[in-house]
Amino acid sequence: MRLSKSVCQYLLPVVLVSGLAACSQAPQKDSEGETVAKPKKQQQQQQSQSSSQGDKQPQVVSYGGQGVGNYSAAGLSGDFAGNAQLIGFIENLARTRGFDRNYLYGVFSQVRNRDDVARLWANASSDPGTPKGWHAYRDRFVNAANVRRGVEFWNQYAPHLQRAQQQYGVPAQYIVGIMGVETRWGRILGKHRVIDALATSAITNQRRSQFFFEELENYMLMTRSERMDPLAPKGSYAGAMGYGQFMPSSFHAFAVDFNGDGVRDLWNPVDAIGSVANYFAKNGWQPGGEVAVPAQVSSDTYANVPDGFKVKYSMADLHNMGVVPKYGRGSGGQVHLLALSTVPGGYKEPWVGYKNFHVITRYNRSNYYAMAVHLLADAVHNQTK
Ligand SMILES: [Ca+2]
Repeated sequence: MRLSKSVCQYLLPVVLVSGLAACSQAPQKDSEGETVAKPKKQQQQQQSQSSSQGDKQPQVVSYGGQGVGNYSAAGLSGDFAGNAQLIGFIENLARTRGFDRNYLYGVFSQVRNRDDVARLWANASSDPGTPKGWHAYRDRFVNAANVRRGVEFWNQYAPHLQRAQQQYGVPAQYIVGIMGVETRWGRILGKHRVIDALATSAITNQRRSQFFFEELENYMLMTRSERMDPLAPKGSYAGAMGYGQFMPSSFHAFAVDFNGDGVRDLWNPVDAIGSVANYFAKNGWQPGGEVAVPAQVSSDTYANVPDGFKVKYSMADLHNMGVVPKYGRGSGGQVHLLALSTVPGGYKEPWVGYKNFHVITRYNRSNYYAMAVHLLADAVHNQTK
Protein backbone atom coordinates (compact mmCIF):
# COMPACT_ATOMS: atom_id res chain seq x y z
CA MET A 1 0.00 0.00 0.00
CA ARG A 2 1.03 2.92 -0.20
CA LEU A 3 0.24 5.99 1.40
CA SER A 4 -2.59 5.44 3.49
CA LYS A 5 -5.93 6.78 2.92
CA SER A 6 -5.13 9.77 4.77
CA VAL A 7 -2.24 10.51 2.62
CA CYS A 8 -4.26 10.21 -0.36
CA GLN A 9 -6.86 12.39 1.15
CA TYR A 10 -4.22 14.98 1.62
CA LEU A 11 -3.19 14.56 -1.92
CA LEU A 12 -6.62 14.84 -3.26
CA PRO A 13 -6.86 18.48 -3.09
CA VAL A 14 -3.63 18.52 -4.81
CA VAL A 15 -4.10 16.48 -7.71
CA LEU A 16 -6.43 13.92 -6.82
CA VAL A 17 -7.39 10.94 -5.26
CA SER A 18 -6.17 7.88 -3.86
CA GLY A 19 -4.85 6.67 -0.77
CA LEU A 20 -3.52 3.74 0.50
CA ALA A 21 -2.32 1.82 3.10
CA ALA A 22 0.87 2.19 1.68
CA CYS A 23 1.35 4.73 -0.82
CA SER A 24 3.98 3.67 -3.13
CA GLN A 25 2.91 5.37 -6.18
CA ALA A 26 3.11 8.80 -7.58
CA PRO A 27 0.11 10.77 -8.57
CA GLN A 28 -0.94 9.56 -11.86
CA LYS A 29 -4.04 9.91 -13.91
CA ASP A 30 -6.18 6.92 -13.90
CA SER A 31 -8.41 5.78 -16.60
CA GLU A 32 -11.27 8.00 -15.81
CA GLY A 33 -8.98 10.91 -16.00
CA GLU A 34 -9.02 11.02 -12.27
CA THR A 35 -5.73 11.15 -10.65
CA VAL A 36 -4.85 8.25 -8.63
CA ALA A 37 -4.01 9.18 -5.26
CA LYS A 38 -1.22 8.30 -3.03
CA PRO A 39 1.93 9.73 -3.27
CA LYS A 40 2.59 8.15 -6.42
CA LYS A 41 5.51 9.57 -8.02
CA GLN A 42 7.10 6.40 -6.91
CA GLN A 43 5.03 4.48 -9.33
CA GLN A 44 6.80 6.14 -12.15
CA GLN A 45 10.09 5.51 -10.48
CA GLN A 46 9.21 1.91 -10.02
CA GLN A 47 8.16 1.53 -13.58
CA SER A 48 11.32 2.97 -14.96
CA GLN A 49 13.40 1.04 -12.50
CA SER A 50 11.66 -2.18 -13.25
CA SER A 51 12.47 -2.03 -16.89
CA SER A 52 16.10 -1.28 -16.23
CA GLN A 53 16.64 -3.71 -13.43
CA GLY A 54 16.21 -6.84 -15.45
CA ASP A 55 16.60 -9.83 -13.23
CA LYS A 56 17.79 -7.97 -10.20
CA GLN A 57 17.28 -10.13 -7.17
CA PRO A 58 15.00 -9.26 -4.27
CA GLN A 59 16.71 -7.30 -1.55
CA VAL A 60 17.35 -9.08 1.68
CA VAL A 61 17.37 -6.55 4.47
CA SER A 62 16.45 -6.78 8.10
CA TYR A 63 15.97 -3.86 10.40
CA GLY A 64 13.89 -5.28 13.24
CA GLY A 65 15.46 -6.38 16.51
CA GLN A 66 18.78 -4.71 15.78
CA GLY A 67 18.56 -2.05 18.47
CA VAL A 68 17.56 1.59 18.33
CA GLY A 69 21.09 2.99 18.12
CA ASN A 70 23.12 5.09 20.50
CA TYR A 71 22.24 8.66 19.75
CA SER A 72 22.39 11.63 22.09
CA ALA A 73 22.59 15.38 21.73
CA ALA A 74 21.57 18.33 23.85
CA GLY A 75 19.91 20.13 20.98
CA LEU A 76 19.07 19.98 17.30
CA SER A 77 21.96 20.40 14.88
CA GLY A 78 22.35 19.31 11.29
CA ASP A 79 20.20 20.16 8.28
CA PHE A 80 17.19 21.19 10.39
CA ALA A 81 19.06 23.00 13.15
CA GLY A 82 16.86 25.71 14.63
CA ASN A 83 13.73 24.48 12.85
CA ALA A 84 10.93 25.39 15.25
CA GLN A 85 8.51 22.87 13.78
CA LEU A 86 10.89 19.97 14.24
CA ILE A 87 11.95 21.08 17.70
CA GLY A 88 8.30 21.32 18.68
CA PHE A 89 7.71 17.83 17.28
CA ILE A 90 10.65 16.42 19.23
CA GLU A 91 9.63 18.09 22.48
CA ASN A 92 6.08 16.81 22.07
CA LEU A 93 7.31 13.29 21.32
CA ALA A 94 9.44 13.33 24.45
CA ARG A 95 6.62 14.69 26.58
CA THR A 96 3.74 12.55 25.33
CA ARG A 97 5.42 9.33 24.20
CA GLY A 98 8.14 8.87 26.75
CA PHE A 99 11.13 9.14 24.43
CA ASP A 100 14.41 10.35 25.85
CA ARG A 101 14.79 13.93 24.69
CA ASN A 102 18.53 13.69 24.11
CA TYR A 103 18.08 10.51 22.09
CA LEU A 104 15.60 12.28 19.82
CA TYR A 105 17.87 15.28 19.36
CA GLY A 106 20.71 12.91 18.55
CA VAL A 107 18.64 11.11 15.95
CA PHE A 108 17.15 14.18 14.31
CA SER A 109 20.48 16.00 14.21
CA GLN A 110 21.46 13.39 11.62
CA VAL A 111 18.31 13.67 9.53
CA ARG A 112 18.89 15.08 6.10
CA ASN A 113 16.81 17.67 4.32
CA ARG A 114 16.39 15.87 1.01
CA ASP A 115 16.07 18.17 -1.96
CA ASP A 116 15.22 15.19 -4.12
CA VAL A 117 12.23 14.31 -1.94
CA ALA A 118 10.94 17.87 -2.04
CA ARG A 119 11.42 17.91 -5.79
CA LEU A 120 9.55 14.65 -6.23
CA TRP A 121 6.61 16.04 -4.31
CA ALA A 122 6.67 19.22 -6.34
CA ASN A 123 6.66 17.24 -9.55
CA ALA A 124 3.97 14.93 -8.26
CA SER A 125 1.76 17.87 -7.38
CA SER A 126 2.10 19.62 -10.69
CA ASP A 127 2.12 16.63 -12.99
CA PRO A 128 -1.28 16.51 -14.68
CA GLY A 129 -0.70 12.90 -15.49
CA THR A 130 -0.24 11.31 -18.84
CA PRO A 131 -2.91 8.67 -19.09
CA LYS A 132 -2.10 6.24 -21.82
CA GLY A 133 -4.99 3.96 -21.19
CA TRP A 134 -5.59 0.73 -19.37
CA HIS A 135 -3.61 -1.53 -21.63
CA ALA A 136 -0.44 0.52 -21.30
CA TYR A 137 -0.84 0.55 -17.52
CA ARG A 138 -1.65 -3.15 -17.36
CA ASP A 139 1.32 -4.18 -19.44
CA ARG A 140 3.76 -2.50 -17.08
CA PHE A 141 2.73 -4.88 -14.33
CA VAL A 142 1.16 -7.90 -15.96
CA ASN A 143 3.87 -9.28 -18.22
CA ALA A 144 5.87 -12.46 -18.63
CA ALA A 145 8.83 -11.32 -16.54
CA ASN A 146 6.63 -10.36 -13.61
CA VAL A 147 4.61 -13.55 -13.81
CA ARG A 148 7.85 -15.53 -13.69
CA ARG A 149 9.09 -13.54 -10.70
CA GLY A 150 5.73 -13.93 -9.00
CA VAL A 151 5.83 -17.69 -9.45
CA GLU A 152 9.35 -17.74 -7.98
CA PHE A 153 8.16 -15.78 -4.97
CA TRP A 154 5.15 -18.05 -4.59
CA ASN A 155 7.30 -21.17 -4.68
CA GLN A 156 9.81 -19.73 -2.23
CA TYR A 157 7.21 -18.68 0.32
CA ALA A 158 4.44 -21.18 -0.35
CA PRO A 159 4.02 -22.43 3.24
CA HIS A 160 3.71 -18.87 4.54
CA LEU A 161 1.31 -17.85 1.80
CA GLN A 162 -0.85 -20.88 2.54
CA ARG A 163 -0.83 -20.09 6.24
CA ALA A 164 -1.84 -16.49 5.56
CA GLN A 165 -4.62 -17.66 3.28
CA GLN A 166 -5.96 -19.98 5.95
CA GLN A 167 -5.64 -17.47 8.76
CA TYR A 168 -6.99 -14.38 7.01
CA GLY A 169 -9.15 -15.83 4.25
CA VAL A 170 -7.26 -13.94 1.55
CA PRO A 171 -6.12 -16.05 -1.41
CA ALA A 172 -2.35 -16.31 -1.70
CA GLN A 173 -2.36 -14.92 -5.22
CA TYR A 174 -3.66 -11.54 -4.08
CA ILE A 175 -0.94 -11.22 -1.48
CA VAL A 176 1.55 -12.07 -4.21
CA GLY A 177 -0.13 -9.67 -6.64
CA ILE A 178 0.08 -6.70 -4.27
CA MET A 179 3.74 -7.27 -3.58
CA GLY A 180 4.43 -7.57 -7.28
CA VAL A 181 2.80 -4.30 -8.18
CA GLU A 182 4.26 -2.53 -5.17
CA THR A 183 7.88 -3.65 -5.18
CA ARG A 184 8.34 -6.48 -7.70
CA TRP A 185 8.63 -8.75 -4.69
CA GLY A 186 11.32 -6.83 -2.93
CA ARG A 187 13.30 -5.62 -5.92
CA ILE A 188 12.20 -2.00 -5.61
CA LEU A 189 12.02 -1.13 -1.94
CA GLY A 190 12.91 2.54 -2.28
CA LYS A 191 16.20 4.31 -1.89
CA HIS A 192 15.34 7.06 0.56
CA ARG A 193 15.99 6.83 4.27
CA VAL A 194 12.45 6.73 5.65
CA ILE A 195 13.17 9.26 8.36
CA ASP A 196 14.64 11.72 5.83
CA ALA A 197 11.67 11.27 3.51
CA LEU A 198 9.10 11.80 6.26
CA ALA A 199 10.88 14.72 7.92
CA THR A 200 11.58 16.49 4.64
CA SER A 201 7.98 15.99 3.56
CA ALA A 202 6.65 17.23 6.90
CA ILE A 203 8.81 20.33 6.97
CA THR A 204 8.99 21.37 3.34
CA ASN A 205 5.49 20.47 2.25
CA GLN A 206 3.26 22.64 4.38
CA ARG A 207 0.05 21.40 2.82
CA ARG A 208 0.73 17.88 4.05
CA SER A 209 2.78 18.83 7.04
CA GLN A 210 0.42 17.53 9.71
CA PHE A 211 -0.03 14.23 7.94
CA PHE A 212 3.69 13.64 7.62
CA PHE A 213 4.47 14.70 11.18
CA GLU A 214 1.91 12.12 12.30
CA GLU A 215 3.56 9.54 10.08
CA LEU A 216 6.93 10.57 11.49
CA GLU A 217 5.62 10.02 15.02
CA ASN A 218 4.25 6.63 13.99
CA TYR A 219 7.59 5.83 12.43
CA MET A 220 9.49 6.66 15.63
CA LEU A 221 7.06 4.52 17.62
CA MET A 222 7.63 1.66 15.17
CA THR A 223 11.41 1.84 15.39
CA ARG A 224 11.19 1.82 19.18
CA SER A 225 8.74 -1.07 19.46
CA GLU A 226 10.49 -3.15 16.80
CA ARG A 227 13.97 -2.19 18.00
CA MET A 228 15.17 -0.60 14.77
CA ASP A 229 17.78 2.09 14.28
CA PRO A 230 15.57 4.95 13.06
CA LEU A 231 18.30 6.12 10.69
CA ALA A 232 18.58 2.77 8.93
CA PRO A 233 15.36 1.82 7.08
CA LYS A 234 14.94 2.86 3.47
CA GLY A 235 11.71 3.28 1.58
CA SER A 236 9.92 5.39 -0.99
CA TYR A 237 10.17 9.14 -1.18
CA ALA A 238 6.78 9.22 0.56
CA GLY A 239 8.04 7.07 3.40
CA ALA A 240 6.34 3.83 2.32
CA MET A 241 8.09 0.79 3.70
CA GLY A 242 8.91 -2.80 2.87
CA TYR A 243 7.57 -5.45 0.52
CA GLY A 244 4.02 -4.08 0.75
CA GLN A 245 4.96 -0.38 0.97
CA PHE A 246 3.08 0.41 4.16
CA MET A 247 3.09 3.89 5.59
CA PRO A 248 3.93 3.99 9.31
CA SER A 249 0.26 4.51 10.28
CA SER A 250 -0.61 1.38 8.32
CA PHE A 251 2.17 -0.45 10.10
CA HIS A 252 0.40 0.25 13.38
CA ALA A 253 -2.99 -0.69 12.04
CA PHE A 254 -2.13 -3.82 10.08
CA ALA A 255 1.41 -5.16 10.52
CA VAL A 256 1.84 -8.57 12.12
CA ASP A 257 4.81 -10.67 13.22
CA PHE A 258 4.17 -13.55 10.87
CA ASN A 259 7.49 -15.37 11.22
CA GLY A 260 7.29 -15.40 15.00
CA ASP A 261 10.64 -13.82 15.76
CA GLY A 262 9.16 -11.22 18.06
CA VAL A 263 9.35 -8.19 15.79
CA ARG A 264 7.18 -6.86 13.00
CA ASP A 265 9.53 -6.12 10.14
CA LEU A 266 7.86 -5.01 6.92
CA TRP A 267 11.10 -5.66 5.03
CA ASN A 268 10.88 -9.32 6.01
CA PRO A 269 8.91 -11.12 3.26
CA VAL A 270 7.13 -13.40 5.73
CA ASP A 271 6.02 -10.60 8.02
CA ALA A 272 4.95 -8.67 4.94
CA ILE A 273 2.87 -11.62 3.70
CA GLY A 274 0.91 -11.75 6.94
CA SER A 275 0.60 -7.98 7.10
CA VAL A 276 -0.81 -7.61 3.58
CA ALA A 277 -3.29 -10.40 4.27
CA ASN A 278 -4.30 -8.73 7.51
CA TYR A 279 -4.72 -5.42 5.69
CA PHE A 280 -7.15 -7.00 3.26
CA ALA A 281 -8.98 -8.90 5.98
CA LYS A 282 -9.40 -5.80 8.12
CA ASN A 283 -10.68 -3.90 5.11
CA GLY A 284 -13.49 -6.37 4.55
CA TRP A 285 -12.16 -9.07 2.24
CA GLN A 286 -14.85 -11.66 1.60
CA PRO A 287 -13.33 -15.15 1.73
CA GLY A 288 -14.33 -17.09 -1.35
CA GLY A 289 -15.69 -14.01 -3.07
CA GLU A 290 -14.91 -12.99 -6.64
CA VAL A 291 -12.78 -9.94 -7.35
CA ALA A 292 -13.68 -9.03 -10.91
CA VAL A 293 -15.13 -10.84 -13.91
CA PRO A 294 -15.14 -9.78 -17.58
CA ALA A 295 -18.58 -8.68 -18.73
CA GLN A 296 -20.66 -9.56 -21.75
CA VAL A 297 -22.42 -6.46 -23.05
CA SER A 298 -25.36 -6.20 -25.43
CA SER A 299 -25.19 -2.45 -25.97
CA ASP A 300 -22.78 0.41 -25.39
CA THR A 301 -24.79 1.86 -22.54
CA TYR A 302 -22.14 0.67 -20.09
CA ALA A 303 -19.57 2.94 -21.72
CA ASN A 304 -21.61 6.06 -21.08
CA VAL A 305 -22.61 5.77 -17.44
CA PRO A 306 -20.60 6.42 -14.27
CA ASP A 307 -18.26 3.55 -13.50
CA GLY A 308 -15.43 2.57 -11.22
CA PHE A 309 -14.97 1.58 -7.60
CA LYS A 310 -16.73 4.69 -6.31
CA VAL A 311 -20.02 3.85 -8.01
CA LYS A 312 -22.27 0.97 -6.99
CA TYR A 313 -24.96 -0.81 -8.95
CA SER A 314 -27.18 -3.79 -8.29
CA MET A 315 -26.92 -6.78 -10.59
CA ALA A 316 -30.40 -5.81 -11.81
CA ASP A 317 -29.08 -2.37 -12.76
CA LEU A 318 -26.35 -4.01 -14.80
CA HIS A 319 -28.79 -6.38 -16.47
CA ASN A 320 -30.91 -3.41 -17.47
CA MET A 321 -27.84 -1.89 -19.12
CA GLY A 322 -27.15 -5.12 -20.96
CA VAL A 323 -24.17 -6.03 -18.78
CA VAL A 324 -23.74 -9.61 -17.59
CA PRO A 325 -20.69 -11.23 -15.98
CA LYS A 326 -19.23 -13.82 -18.34
CA TYR A 327 -18.99 -16.37 -15.56
CA GLY A 328 -19.70 -16.77 -11.89
CA ARG A 329 -22.87 -16.37 -9.96
CA GLY A 330 -22.95 -12.62 -9.73
CA SER A 331 -23.80 -11.07 -6.42
CA GLY A 332 -26.83 -10.38 -4.34
CA GLY A 333 -25.19 -7.22 -3.12
CA GLN A 334 -23.95 -4.17 -4.91
CA VAL A 335 -21.25 -4.37 -7.52
CA HIS A 336 -19.08 -2.08 -9.59
CA LEU A 337 -19.18 -1.53 -13.31
CA LEU A 338 -15.73 -1.10 -14.77
CA ALA A 339 -15.27 0.34 -18.24
CA LEU A 340 -11.53 0.51 -18.76
CA SER A 341 -10.45 2.60 -21.72
CA THR A 342 -8.03 0.35 -23.56
CA VAL A 343 -6.40 3.38 -25.13
CA PRO A 344 -7.33 7.02 -24.52
CA GLY A 345 -10.71 7.59 -26.09
CA GLY A 346 -10.84 4.04 -27.34
CA TYR A 347 -12.85 0.89 -26.67
CA LYS A 348 -13.80 0.42 -23.06
CA GLU A 349 -13.19 -3.03 -21.66
CA PRO A 350 -16.23 -4.02 -19.57
CA TRP A 351 -15.87 -5.77 -16.22
CA VAL A 352 -18.01 -6.42 -13.19
CA GLY A 353 -16.16 -5.72 -9.94
CA TYR A 354 -17.23 -7.21 -6.65
CA LYS A 355 -16.70 -6.35 -3.00
CA ASN A 356 -13.16 -7.71 -3.05
CA PHE A 357 -12.28 -5.43 -5.95
CA HIS A 358 -13.28 -2.53 -3.75
CA VAL A 359 -11.15 -3.93 -0.94
CA ILE A 360 -8.08 -3.83 -3.20
CA THR A 361 -8.78 -0.17 -3.89
CA ARG A 362 -8.42 0.46 -0.15
CA TYR A 363 -4.75 -0.22 -0.73
CA ASN A 364 -4.54 2.22 -3.60
CA ARG A 365 -7.57 4.12 -4.81
CA SER A 366 -7.35 3.38 -8.47
CA ASN A 367 -9.37 1.15 -10.75
CA TYR A 368 -6.28 0.47 -12.85
CA TYR A 369 -4.25 -0.45 -9.81
CA ALA A 370 -6.81 -2.89 -8.44
CA MET A 371 -7.33 -4.51 -11.84
CA ALA A 372 -3.58 -4.88 -12.37
CA VAL A 373 -3.30 -6.58 -8.98
CA HIS A 374 -6.18 -8.87 -9.93
CA LEU A 375 -4.73 -9.85 -13.30
CA LEU A 376 -1.19 -10.31 -12.01
CA ALA A 377 -2.56 -12.43 -9.16
CA ASP A 378 -4.57 -14.50 -11.59
CA ALA A 379 -1.68 -14.95 -14.03
CA VAL A 380 0.72 -16.07 -11.30
CA HIS A 381 -1.91 -18.38 -9.83
CA ASN A 382 -2.50 -20.03 -13.20
CA GLN A 383 1.21 -20.83 -13.43
CA THR A 384 1.33 -22.41 -9.98
CA LYS A 385 -1.62 -24.75 -10.34
CA1 LIG B 1 8.78 -11.01 12.47
